[in-house]
Amino acid sequence: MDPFVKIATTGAGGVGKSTFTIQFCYSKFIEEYDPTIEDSYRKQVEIDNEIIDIEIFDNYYFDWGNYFKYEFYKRIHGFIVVYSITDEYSFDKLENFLNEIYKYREVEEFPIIIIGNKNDLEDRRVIKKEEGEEFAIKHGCPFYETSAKTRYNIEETIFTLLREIRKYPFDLDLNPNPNSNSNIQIPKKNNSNCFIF
Ligand SMILES: Nc1nc2c(ncn2[C@@H]2O[C@H](COP(=O)(O)OP(=O)(O)OP(=O)(O)O)[C@@H](O)[C@H]2O)c(=O)[nH]1
Ligand SMILES: [Mg+2]
Repeated sequence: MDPFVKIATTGAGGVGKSTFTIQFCYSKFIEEYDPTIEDSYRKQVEIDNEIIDIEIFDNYYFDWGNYFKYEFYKRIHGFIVVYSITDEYSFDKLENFLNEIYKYREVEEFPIIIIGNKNDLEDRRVIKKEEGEEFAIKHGCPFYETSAKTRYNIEETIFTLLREIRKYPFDLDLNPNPNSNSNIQIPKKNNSNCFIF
């Protein structure tokens, strides 16, 4: 079976994680707010002349205990960390979400992209673009402002993250715990220990 590249969204509630994912996968904007328990979506994309199957996990680990969070995080190849430019709290919490990734992945660097979503709501903006950029530079992550409504920078976000994932020397756990209740499949490694798209 072809490997899936596994991407997870994270960030505060209501910032647009699901709307972003649905806009990317189905090119539609969902107006209603329906808090996510856990969802996953699949989409095939072509990038740099390669076909890649992506699986996006939206709020998947939200309510899981430590053990399952750890099991889940170590199978993910890249994270989209989201705040809303209209929500100061979501920006203030970014660091917590990043730290959680580093903690559960047990690494100090990882393919992560930070996005300031809802960029179409300029009149409600409370976080300047420069603040988002500064935060991302400080943490060594690429950054985009996006709109899950207008589709602004949605594909750019995913494609940039995929390129970050391709650069990362994955040392994946190829023997997942058989008792784990996670159905996440494990991608192949090539001989140089890199993940193959
Ligand atoms: N105008 C505008 N509204 C957005 C955008 N993204 C999301 N929304 C709206 O914001 C609300 C929350 O979006 P969700 O995608 O459900 O937020 P979430 O981050 O998945 O929230 P949780 O699942 O609770 O963590 C919905 O009403 C969306 O329509 C955007 O880019 N622009
Ligand atoms: Mg959601």
